[in-house]
Amino acid sequence: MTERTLAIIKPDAVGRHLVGAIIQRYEEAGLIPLGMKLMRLTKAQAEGFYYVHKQRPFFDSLCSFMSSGPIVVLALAGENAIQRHRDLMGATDPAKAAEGTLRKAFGTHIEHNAVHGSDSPESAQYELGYFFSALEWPQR
Ligand code: IDP
Ligand code: MG
Repeated sequence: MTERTLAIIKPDAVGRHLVGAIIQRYEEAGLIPLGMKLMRLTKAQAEGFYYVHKQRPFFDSLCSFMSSGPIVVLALAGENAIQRHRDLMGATDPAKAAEGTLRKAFGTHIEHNAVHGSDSPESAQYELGYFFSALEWPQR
């Protein structure tokens, strides 16, 4: 089934000039950008995005990090895109991520792990709607 999922290239990866390399990996995996923007979140906007984690001990640090510099947000489309994107990203902690994954290649720390990806159809719907309006989808 063709799905859409939300990807974020996080401030650590944008700051290390890895945007092009990461988008190349999405395209090579058949995860095709339907929407894309470079932006910087306020801390409140990061808190809204990550509201499901608000009770977690790392929530404040995570939201400070996610608002510390520019990010690139992408809507990616492809067959079984949500799970295939999670597989491409690898484990949350780059030290535990498998060889060949984005977090293994580009992450440096469990928080500074280069990329975000929706983890379910429900989160993809919330996260895509957080960043993109229906009017922004190209016809393709
Ligand atoms: P995920 O990004 O692999 O789905 P989540 O558990 O949803 O992982 O956590 C969201 C983000 O919070 C992670 O990508 C990472 O940046 C950060 N994070 C997760 N666990 C920790 C932790 O134990 N310490 C610090 N940051 C964490
Ligand atoms: Mg998650």
